[in-house]
Amino acid sequence: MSQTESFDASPYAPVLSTEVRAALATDRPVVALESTIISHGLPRPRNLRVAEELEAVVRAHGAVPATIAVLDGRARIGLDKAQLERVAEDEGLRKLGHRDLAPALATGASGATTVSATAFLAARAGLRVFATGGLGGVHRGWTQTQDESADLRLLARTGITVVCAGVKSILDVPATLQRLETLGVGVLGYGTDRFPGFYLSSSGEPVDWTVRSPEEVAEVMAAQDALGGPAAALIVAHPVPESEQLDPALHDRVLAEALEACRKRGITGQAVTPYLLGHLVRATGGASLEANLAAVRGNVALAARIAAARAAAR
Ligand code: PSU
Ligand code: MN
Repeated sequence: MSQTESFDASPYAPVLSTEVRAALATDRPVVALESTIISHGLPRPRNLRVAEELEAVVRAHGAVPATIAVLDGRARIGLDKAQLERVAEDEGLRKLGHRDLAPALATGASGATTVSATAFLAARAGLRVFATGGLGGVHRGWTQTQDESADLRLLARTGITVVCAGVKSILDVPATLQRLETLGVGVLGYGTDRFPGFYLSSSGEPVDWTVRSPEEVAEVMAAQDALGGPAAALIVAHPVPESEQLDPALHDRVLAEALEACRKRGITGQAVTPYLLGHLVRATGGASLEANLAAVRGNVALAARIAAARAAAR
């Protein structure tokens, strides 16, 4: 697995692990995983165990995991053990959105990829299914800060199916759903007619389409392909089970405190999301972390089942 090959000649071309490359060549299911959640979204040292666990969950469901990151100026799709450890342990790793990829490659930098950078690299390598926790979106106070995650625009032009527990509840959820509609990104509720609330099973917002099995998701993907037209992502919004969600009253209280603390400290740009997530972990005594992990685990398992259903149908 440590042996890797580039899929084209440019020194800036993404490098696929041998295992991912072999799986793609034989139409076996592969699931893309992002690395920012590991490096910037979860506390050390737990994050390494989570990264390994998520890959194991993908394998347990019959698919090959492809964690994506940029290391020493090479975009890597599928990491070996040492590379995954580096993503979890290296405190100097940058957070790379899609727009940061070219400067990172050209300067030999290392960084974890967000949803936007991961989805871009995954789709370019021919991967079709991607799992994460919660997407970025429109932040509260957008009218002042104009802070909208690059995740949304990138997903609007990338043909990839993203399994997530909705968008992070630190965001303005109705505004984010409106943006997704404007941008033409499809949203399916998985086993629910409510858009999930990341730490919470429901955000209270409705979704227009409900699916109930991985096969149904694979059918929607097949219909999307048959229709053609401009590439756009399909969001599979998969709620954390109610038994594992964060207590909604606690959620609302600590979120208000976190947003206030973020504003007072003048935190902006890429630092906002990691700050808010970290604040919530501390303020809930780790309960938000458990809900976040439960959501991600469920998403990763579902993504593997969707990738398998798609491979079986083809
Ligand atoms: N999901 C999680 N934890 C995270 C993220 C997603 O459960 O840390 C990351 C993703 O990488 C996402 C990023 O793309 O947060 C959004 O950051 P921003 O709001 O700065 O675009
Ligand atoms: Mn932002």
